[in-house]
Amino acid sequence: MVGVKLLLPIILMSVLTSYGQQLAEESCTVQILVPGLKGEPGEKGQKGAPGRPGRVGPAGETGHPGLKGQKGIMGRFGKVGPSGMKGVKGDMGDPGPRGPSGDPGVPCECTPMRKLIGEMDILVAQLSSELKFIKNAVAGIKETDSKVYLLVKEEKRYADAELYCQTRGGHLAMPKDEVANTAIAGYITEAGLSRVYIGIHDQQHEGVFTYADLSPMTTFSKWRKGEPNNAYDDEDCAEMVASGEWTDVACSPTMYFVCEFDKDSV
Ligand SMILES: [Ca+2]
Ligand SMILES: [Ca+2]
Repeated sequence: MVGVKLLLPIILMSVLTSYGQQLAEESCTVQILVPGLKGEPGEKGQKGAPGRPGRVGPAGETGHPGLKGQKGIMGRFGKVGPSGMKGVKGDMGDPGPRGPSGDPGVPCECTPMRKLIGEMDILVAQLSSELKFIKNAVAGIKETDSKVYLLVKEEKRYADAELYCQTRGGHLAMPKDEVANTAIAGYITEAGLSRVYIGIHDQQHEGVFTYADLSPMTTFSKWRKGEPNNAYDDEDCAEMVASGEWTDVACSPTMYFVCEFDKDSV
């Protein structure tokens, strides 16, 4: 058989060659091409190079939800917020504990204070007395053309009564005429009194009466009958009774009295 296979192509080649020559001789004639017989399959070739990448495929289906993750760590603290509204005042708290004792104090210099208080007491007493004096004056004052008389309803000894009147710029009443004497007597009767001290005495010389300001007695006098008698050898001052008459009496008893003041000095 191998011999047949080798001989066949040679035979064909020779046939074709002869046939070709014949065609060349007959080139101007009609050419008719006839396919040859199918040859034997060739040997298997070598493996070719890799092909080009394929086209992008369609989108895949939506996947299933994953498992819930674990809780994360705590975040940082936020910024401080704005101040709130002022609150309502709270209730009063309980009293605190007692504090420690203080240092010893400085000794009080009380003497000046006591002196000052004493002076103030005196001043208050003087003012009270002045007020009483003014009240009496307002109640109704007796006067003449030149004098003002005032009944003082405070029981005092002669010397204290005269001092009281002098302190206010006057003397115990010194009646030097009937008009003055009547004015003074009016106090006694109106006040329902029986007697008052007036400014007449004989303390300098027994039996020689003068007025409280030591001015001498002149023509006017109003001694009650039988007076002055210096009874018990102890009557150096004088009182006026309701009738307006005078009597010498002791200076130590206390009784109301009448002061007089010059109108010029009031
Ligand atoms: Ca006398
Ligand atoms: Ca007498």
